[in-house]
Amino acid sequence: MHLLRDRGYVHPVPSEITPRAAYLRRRQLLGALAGTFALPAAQAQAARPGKLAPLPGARSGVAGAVVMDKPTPYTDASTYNNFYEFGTDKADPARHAHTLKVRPWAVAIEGEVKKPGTLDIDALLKLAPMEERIYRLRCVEGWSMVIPWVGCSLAELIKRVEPTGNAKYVQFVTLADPKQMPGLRSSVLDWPYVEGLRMDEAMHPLTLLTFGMYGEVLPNQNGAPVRVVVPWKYGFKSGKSLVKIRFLEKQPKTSWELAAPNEYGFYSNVNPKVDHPRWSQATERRIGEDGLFAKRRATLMFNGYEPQVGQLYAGMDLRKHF
Ligand SMILES: Nc1nc2c(c(=O)[nH]1)N[C@H]1C(S)=C(S)[C@@H](COP(=O)(O)O)O[C@H]1N2
Ligand SMILES: [Mo]
Repeated sequence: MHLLRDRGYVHPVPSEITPRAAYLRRRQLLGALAGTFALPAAQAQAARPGKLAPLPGARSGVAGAVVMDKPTPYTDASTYNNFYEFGTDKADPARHAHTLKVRPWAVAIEGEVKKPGTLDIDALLKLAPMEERIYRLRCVEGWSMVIPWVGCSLAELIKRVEPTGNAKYVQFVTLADPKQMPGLRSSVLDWPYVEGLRMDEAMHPLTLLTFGMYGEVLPNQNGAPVRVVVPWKYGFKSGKSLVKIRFLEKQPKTSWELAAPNEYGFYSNVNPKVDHPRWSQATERRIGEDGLFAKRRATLMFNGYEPQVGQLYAGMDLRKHF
């Protein structure tokens, strides 16, 4: 991904376009012509694609949890993916992730907690009431989507396992099974894919432990059965198909930092003023809007979540802590 520049969005073949997606595209085109938005977010999210098991979420009351941007069509969100364990092409995850076995599934809790152990996915699903959160997702490559996720604040899980006073960071370890994941044959990254957050970032109510999207369980290619979504950071911070969460005293290394430390830092907050060494981060292309009239959009500080998360970084030099 980040080692190559974004090579442009590949449209799904016509047979893959559902009537709903076609409808949304048409509305979008009309919207673009009229200079208005096509559908209010609430309406666009109402219909579920009907491909996977339903997983409804109540509208979230967390500040900033529902952006007004129009959600990306499901077809795009589930066919244009980065999930290197299934290959590096954007279409590879949708093509290959059917081999991922999402049951049985458990998440191990380790490190600086009073209650370490293993949490079964079906127990995790009952951790807290499911909420729907409509978040912008900004990939470091320069594209973005708007996705109605279903989940609960990661803080719910963290409180349950009772971190000790030594827990300053959280590390996320994702599945690495060569029998299920053909991409592990490639050495683009060191497997397993690892990510991390500072404890206050992990505890922030916007950090979502995610089980579904568009009112259904996650498609495998989007990180089933459970992933994290951190909306103010570049997409690669949002690890998919989690198998372990570790509570640590020291800042952990992350996969992309290890692969290219001069290009990817631990924080990776979306920041239009701090460019990637090889390209600008000032603008982005919204996936699903790259038709005739597509314009790049301005990228927002902290992906638009500055009112909610800005204070987490007060006094920090964001060029140094990129
Ligand atoms: N395990 C794992 N998680 C991952 C990745 C990956 O390659 N492996 N890619 C990341 C990147 S670069 C992005 S942009 C998002 C994409 O999430 P989406 O496909 O659900 O939109 O997932 C992130 N999580
Ligand atoms: Mo990304």
